[in-house]
Amino acid sequence: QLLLLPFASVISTSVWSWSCLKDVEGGRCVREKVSVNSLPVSLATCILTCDDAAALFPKPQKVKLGKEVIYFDPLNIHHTPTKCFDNVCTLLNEAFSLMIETVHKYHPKFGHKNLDHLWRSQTNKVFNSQKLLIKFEVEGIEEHLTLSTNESYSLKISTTGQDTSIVIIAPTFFGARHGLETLSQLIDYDKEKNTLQMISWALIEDYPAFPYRGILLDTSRNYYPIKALKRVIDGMSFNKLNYFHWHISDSASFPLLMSSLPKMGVYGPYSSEEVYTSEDVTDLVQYAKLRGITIVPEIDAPSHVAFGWEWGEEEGLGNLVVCLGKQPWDKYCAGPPCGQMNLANNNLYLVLGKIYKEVINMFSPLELFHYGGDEVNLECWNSTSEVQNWMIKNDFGVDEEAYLKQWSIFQERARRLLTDSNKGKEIQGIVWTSTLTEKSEIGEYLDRDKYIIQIWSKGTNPVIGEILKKGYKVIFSNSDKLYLDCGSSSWVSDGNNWCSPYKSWQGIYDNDILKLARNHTGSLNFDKQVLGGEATVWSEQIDEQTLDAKLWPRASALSERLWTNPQIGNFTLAENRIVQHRHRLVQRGLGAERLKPEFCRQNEG
Ligand code: CP6
Repeated sequence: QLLLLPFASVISTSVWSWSCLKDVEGGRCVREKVSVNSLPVSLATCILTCDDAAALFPKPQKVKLGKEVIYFDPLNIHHTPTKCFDNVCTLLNEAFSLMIETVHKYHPKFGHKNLDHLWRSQTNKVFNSQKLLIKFEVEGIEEHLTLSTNESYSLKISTTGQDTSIVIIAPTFFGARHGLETLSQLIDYDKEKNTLQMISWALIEDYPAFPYRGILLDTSRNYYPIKALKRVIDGMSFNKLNYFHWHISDSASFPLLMSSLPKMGVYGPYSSEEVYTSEDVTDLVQYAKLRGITIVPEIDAPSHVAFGWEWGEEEGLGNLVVCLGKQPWDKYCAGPPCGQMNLANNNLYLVLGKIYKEVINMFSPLELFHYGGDEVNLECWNSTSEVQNWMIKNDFGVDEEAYLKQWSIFQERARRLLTDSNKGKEIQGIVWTSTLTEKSEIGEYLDRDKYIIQIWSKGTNPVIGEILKKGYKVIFSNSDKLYLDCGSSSWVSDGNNWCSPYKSWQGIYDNDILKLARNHTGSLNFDKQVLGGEATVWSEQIDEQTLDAKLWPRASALSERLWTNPQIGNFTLAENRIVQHRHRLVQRGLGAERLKPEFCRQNEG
């Protein structure tokens, strides 16, 4: 059998044993190169074959890889969906095209108007004879990713002579898409042969440790064009991250256009260009879905609202927001410009209901909605005569307890508005940790079944244990590790830099969220309430220009924590792979940050 192997396979089955990309020791990179014969092998081949998990990121749960590569022509991949139903077949086809587009990007001349011609004309045919056949088996018909979607998949690659077969089996489209992502990471460009290469044999069984693996982007403090949002979604899909938390609005601007609230679109955006239309949103929802991602919109309330809401009086609805732009800001809000919803104005709920209806339509089908609920400033309400008089008139009193009570009533009204806007069907809500979640007793302030709590407190805060013990499901965005915007100089004139220092990828990687939950509760019983984690890009000091470098590859470190949840809380085992993965992200067009000098990545020779 072996003797009958064609020439191309003989080349590809040369036995290589590489040990490269070792850590820095004593200030030097330790680099070894062991080869059975003396033919040179490119760095790209080494990256695929030197590590037992190649440069796969996040690392699959179970992975066995061959040490040989086959060379192939990207035009010679054939796709046969062996088993799929309805729209899932269409989704698979589209995801497959995206994968091919992604591996095309490895070619240095990507963007050349006829890349196909380049592959054909410049490629040594000897290496190109390998024929690839890809098959899918997807039983499920799910078209929308939710927290209960089964994202597992298996990927098998086997090579017999000049035929290489790739089989992806998954219960859902979303699992199969992850399989395609993994496949694309077993492929790299070989410069010398000017062709693509792929590991010739692989057996992978994979599934995520946590169902919620998110990124937050704030489009209020600075506006991001849709193409920047798409880059975030691209990057997420390369890392098997699955929830894009869109912090749409805040006190600085309200960039979402809504036909039922035209004044919001006049006052809210920074300019008439810096807006999101409902077409932008529906297109983005579809774009994300094809990449295995669900969008979670956040309309922050009742705090973090100001500009965009100043039209209430002129429309005869009264003041919708109080403390608008009030100074000194640090007395009335967490960050300028100040503003908070006017609890004394019943028309507020009219407007909120319209916003929710628009959001539900644009983001359909809406699975998770983020109410915000962070950083409410009671001093703002208490220092506003309209709100204070209303509190007194209604015999609520004006102490902290009274304001908390009114805030919780506001929150429940918001939830009912959202439900009503959704034809009575409850939508799962999320709120940030706040005074309200701290003080919450089940059934009194926030019902544990109706609200997921997103923790932005530090990982050391005992409130984490209290929230879990009260029975809430949680998402970890502990600000001591997962705040990607941190580290820049202060943006307020008092020089206060809230979230300094810059968070390292190692710290993000080792942020073991189950360990946090267990340490704070002293028990394993709360593991199931931990839905996952999310890295945040608050955007006071970030815009499109530096977004990529702030996000990648640090959000990749989070992706491995949430997908693989490595048992050993030790980043050093991921070091080589993340360094290579960063280069992959760059190859694919993201401006990901460097982690090490090239010296540490390359082999001698
Ligand atoms: N905006 C909103 C913010 C922050 C939060 N909510 C924030 C707070 C502290 C730091 C960074 C960001 N900018 N709406 C808190 C959830 Cl250090």
